[in-house]
Amino acid sequence: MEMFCYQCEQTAKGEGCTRHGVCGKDPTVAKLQDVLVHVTKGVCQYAHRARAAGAADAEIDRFVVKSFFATLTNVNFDPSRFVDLIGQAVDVRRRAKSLYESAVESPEQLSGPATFEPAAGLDGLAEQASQVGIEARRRQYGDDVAGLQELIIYGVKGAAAYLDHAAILGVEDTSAYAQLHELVACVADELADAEALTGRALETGELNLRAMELLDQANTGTYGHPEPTQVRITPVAGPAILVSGHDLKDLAALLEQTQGTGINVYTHGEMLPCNAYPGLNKYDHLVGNYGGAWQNQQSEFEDFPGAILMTTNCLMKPKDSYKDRLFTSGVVGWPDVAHVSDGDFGPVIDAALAAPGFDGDAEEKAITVGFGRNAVLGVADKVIEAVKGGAVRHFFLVGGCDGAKPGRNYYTEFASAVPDDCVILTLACGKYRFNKLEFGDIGGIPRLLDVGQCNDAYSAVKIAGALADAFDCGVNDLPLSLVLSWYEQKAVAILLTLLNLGITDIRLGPSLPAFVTEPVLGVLVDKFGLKPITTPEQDLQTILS
Ligand code: FSO
Ligand code: SF4
Repeated sequence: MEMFCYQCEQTAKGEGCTRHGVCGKDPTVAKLQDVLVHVTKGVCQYAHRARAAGAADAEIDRFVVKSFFATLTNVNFDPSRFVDLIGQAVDVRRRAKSLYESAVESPEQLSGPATFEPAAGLDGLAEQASQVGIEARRRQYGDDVAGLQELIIYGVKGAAAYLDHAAILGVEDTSAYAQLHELVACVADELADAEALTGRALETGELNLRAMELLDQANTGTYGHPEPTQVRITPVAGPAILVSGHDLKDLAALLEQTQGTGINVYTHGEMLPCNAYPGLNKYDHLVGNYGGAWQNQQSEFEDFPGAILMTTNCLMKPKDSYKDRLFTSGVVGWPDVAHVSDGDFGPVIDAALAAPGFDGDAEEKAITVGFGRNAVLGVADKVIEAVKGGAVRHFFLVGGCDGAKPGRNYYTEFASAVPDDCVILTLACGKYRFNKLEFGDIGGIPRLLDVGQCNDAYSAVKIAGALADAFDCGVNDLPLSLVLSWYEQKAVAILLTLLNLGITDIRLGPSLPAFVTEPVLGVLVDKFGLKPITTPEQDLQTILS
């Protein structure tokens, strides 16, 4: 076995990537990520205890979220960046240790990740991964417990991504960092009781809700609340930059720096909802969206006649045809792809000006986005009246990630088959499976409401909560069903959030996580009624009956 990773939905054979990641992650990077996660767990062991004694350090907090974010699926594939991050993690752990030891009179002697010494150099580090990776823990604890520990770590990774985005915009909450450190520390301190771990996994959902709330505050506080907006989805003539990923600040900086250059900026993938923020769409040269979800990027980037910026996941192996006009920022990386680390997008602009650009305007087509919580709750009276009067029978939240594996047509077929008197809320990149279809409206309420990115699941939670308040019932009693698709660890975090909120009968697909073993799944099914998707017809019939 060259490596072992089973953190995402497309894992090989539904069991684990053992020779090379289906995502493109090679064994060296997989092993470096194992070591980085291990040392970062050690940081959390100290940081958690230091905080309990009243001592905290903002640099430690920020490093931990960046480190976890870097190991999310499809974020960073560059071994040199991981060697560097491991070195930083050791320094930060030393700092956390002395913070802890100076905060208490008789410090505990910690073990495990707290004392693990990474080898010098890439080969030595890769060699060590077998001692600290998932396989070692599966041997030690068995599949159920190791899987539950991973479930917590994946939920933490997702929450870390949101906390990082929020921190970039200056919004932080030390109690969220404290909870994150505590959750990681419980895994690092070898919590091995399945029931206790399940409880901790649900707490990870609570952490993630707070993380998404902070991000919502950061995004809407900086760029205003999204408003229903028509977004052009066909190109216009001129030089062009395509921005993919999820980071609003990078897009804002790029828009600022491209003003007056004649370059048109397009969103891609999960950046589509950015077109609805007043603070972003005030730039006339943000001309629209190009392409679809992340897994189509190799052909879409190849065809795009300009520069491309990838601000977060989901990055795929770049083809030579566009590698020299592809740039990464933030925690993203690929060997030999230019990285913008200082917020100066000059090289991206130069590459856009050197590329041919679009030679003419394509026929104009548009879709509507921008139904965040503020916009939807702004017309809550109309929605409630439509439900009470029988014009709207049911709401479906059909959202989550898209992906390359077969089976995701389910979501296109499901959305298409939703009856005309039902409304579909959607979010994240899975919506590209159906967001260009015509759904019409019910008495002025669009039948397809795009709530935003996966990061905006907070908005969906708020909308559901407000509807439940209006109908004086619980969210589970609303005429609302959740039909979700997952791919990577942010989706894991969101699922844990929904379960922690007590939301039942969620349908999940296209396949179930490899790290959730049968017995653990049994608990989730019994307690929450979590179910795998079946066929669109059968699921619709069951829900509506
Ligand atoms: Fe999609 Fe990728 Fe947004 Fe994920 S682009 S799959 S859950 O990273 O983050 O929805
Ligand atoms: Fe495999 Fe997913 Fe891990 Fe990539 S992130 S190595 S595809 S399980």
